[in-house]
Amino acid sequence: MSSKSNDAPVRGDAPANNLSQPAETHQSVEALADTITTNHGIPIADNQNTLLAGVRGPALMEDFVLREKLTHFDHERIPERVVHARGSGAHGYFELYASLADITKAAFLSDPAVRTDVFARFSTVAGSSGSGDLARDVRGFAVKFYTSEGIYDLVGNNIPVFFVQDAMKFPDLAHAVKPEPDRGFPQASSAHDTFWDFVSLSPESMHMLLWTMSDRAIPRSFRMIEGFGVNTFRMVNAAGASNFVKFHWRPRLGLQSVLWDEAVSINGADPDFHRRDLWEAIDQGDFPEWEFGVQVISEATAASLDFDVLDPTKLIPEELVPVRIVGKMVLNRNVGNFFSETEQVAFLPTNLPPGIEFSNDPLLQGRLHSYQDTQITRLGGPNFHELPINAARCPMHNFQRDGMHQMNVPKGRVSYEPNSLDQGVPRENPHRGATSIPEQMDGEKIRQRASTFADHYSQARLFFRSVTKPEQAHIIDAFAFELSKVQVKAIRTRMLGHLAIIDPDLQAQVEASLGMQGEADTITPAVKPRELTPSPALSILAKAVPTLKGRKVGVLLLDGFDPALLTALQDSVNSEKASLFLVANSIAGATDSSGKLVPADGALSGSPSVFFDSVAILAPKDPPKTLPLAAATTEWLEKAFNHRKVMAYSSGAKTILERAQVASDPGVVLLSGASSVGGYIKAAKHGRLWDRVRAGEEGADA
Ligand code: HDE
Repeated sequence: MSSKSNDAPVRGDAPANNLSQPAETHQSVEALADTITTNHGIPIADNQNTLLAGVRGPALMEDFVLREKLTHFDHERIPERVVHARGSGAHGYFELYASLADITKAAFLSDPAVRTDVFARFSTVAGSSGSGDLARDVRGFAVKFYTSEGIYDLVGNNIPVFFVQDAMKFPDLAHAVKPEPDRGFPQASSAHDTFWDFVSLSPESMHMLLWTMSDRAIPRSFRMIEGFGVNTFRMVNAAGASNFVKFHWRPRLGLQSVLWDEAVSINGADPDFHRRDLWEAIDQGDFPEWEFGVQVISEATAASLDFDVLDPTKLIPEELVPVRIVGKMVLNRNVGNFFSETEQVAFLPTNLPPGIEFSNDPLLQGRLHSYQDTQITRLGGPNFHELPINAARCPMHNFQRDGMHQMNVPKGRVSYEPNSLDQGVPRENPHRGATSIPEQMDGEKIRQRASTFADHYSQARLFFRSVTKPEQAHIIDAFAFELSKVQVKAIRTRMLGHLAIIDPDLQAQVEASLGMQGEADTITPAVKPRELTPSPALSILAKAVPTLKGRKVGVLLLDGFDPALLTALQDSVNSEKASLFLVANSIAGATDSSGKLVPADGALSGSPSVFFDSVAILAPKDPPKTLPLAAATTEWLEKAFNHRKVMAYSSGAKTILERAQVASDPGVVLLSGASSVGGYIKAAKHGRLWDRVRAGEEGADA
């Protein structure tokens, strides 16, 4: 907006006519370059006042400036995505480490010299676009590759399996988890009757439920989630040989989650926690990266598995079929406009370049219809592929024409093919074009689930038994929390019946938490669960690598702190590629021992310790007996301790820690001087102390 329009007179100041103003009529086109205009380019003289019939009179219909502005505003909103409405996106690139030409003829996967532009969008599923980031939910992990052979959309999740096996069940699943239709709540939560009613009547959901009740569903950051294609696809090489494939994304920063108690607090204190985290990391040049991997499964291997490779409620343990890491994605540019890019991006699982094909997974088959269809309503017509974020970055031409919001001007007399009037028009290309493998089809027309899809419990048990004790404890707590919100008791007893089949210990502990011992329904599974060899790769904690990279250390500064200690801390944290966030009683900052004011990044009231991966408190040598904001300080420390975080403190903070019931253990580190900072960093890199005994507890229960 030009400064001129900001300076425009306001109502009451305006002269009756503008004769005293310099005439604009003789201005050149250049002089109008910074003048605000209507959508049709008509220069606007006054962007503050409606055209009135007399200074205190009614508005005039002819005020096209006002009417256009209001009309456009009235239509600013488009329908939010029916699922995955809340999300954040960023631009970046994909690089191949080594050619995959033995498996696929897709050009972008064959030549390591090629760098492919990408746009990634991460999302939650159940909540509306304004819901909190920390909902217990699956995270969408959708990547658009702008390849030389057209768009490739890999529309996955951060959990490798899905709730249902057949697309026919998807609208019911989505209705069940969304706010209940009569009352309009709960928002962004599966902890309610309709969700648990539906899943408890759908045994195929059991495996995915174990994942959504696990820490995977409350990630610390989008930068710290894995991604999975979920559905099985095929890859076909230039010779026509085909294999099944499963897609994987591995975060370079490692996997990390928050605790449920933290998730609840973060949602209140910063509902944009994940969105902000991704934005800030990219903004600061700390670009998140994921490695891309494929599990390649021959027809023979697929036939040897004790489940069906077409069943999206099953994963293939990587101990059975290793993940071949073939490249990496780097997100290095934030969007310029959230609506134009993150909101208008349209992912279609049907967008596959030659060399990648669908499998007959019945869930995938339904998705092939749904995404294209939903975009027509959401983006207002069939030309959404012309929006800059969706447009292919390779030549694109065909004879599809017209429709709402056509933005191109396709030239020429010929808009059909074959034709003899214009020899220069594009033609089909049997050599380079997308084809399908000649798969034999000879089935009966039938509505029936394959019997090879019938084992609903073995992999649910596999997941529970593959994760560590603290992770199991969180799953138990999550089931207990969610089911305690279910009002209809019959739903709870039904769910307990399923848990009994998955793992008797899981069932017993959830039952005890609910006070419903002995009340589980007896459920007879269609196929009895098999004992599978645990897969440590499914655990977050079992494969955690000690690191502080990409993490945030919160430092609470009390007036009179030692600046040398802060500098030492800052240097060590920076050298780990982590960041320091300074918290003080007020946003103005805290004064160090020399009386110098050090500005804070956040005030204590707005920066709870749940925001940080590890915390430190720097107090003066002899703190005054009565501290300002003493209760808030105590709570900040107490919560960090109870959330099992590694903590550092200067000697002057000892009594404050005692008041906060922070016991001494290897995760509470005294900073006696600059040389002791290394010990703290070493401890902090290991993450939480799962065996920490908290105040009032007899032993660790994680
Ligand atoms: Fe989606 N899904 N889905 N889904 N899905 C949508 O498409 C649908 C499924 C996933 O950031 C919608 O553009 C059906 C599995 C992601 O824009 C819609 C079925 C997986 C996103 C739709 C599934 C996903 C969506 C809503 C069962 C993991 C967000 C708006 C047959 C592999 C993409 C839209 C973004 C979005 C339908 C199942 C992932 C309605 C019918 C399985 C990440 O078309």
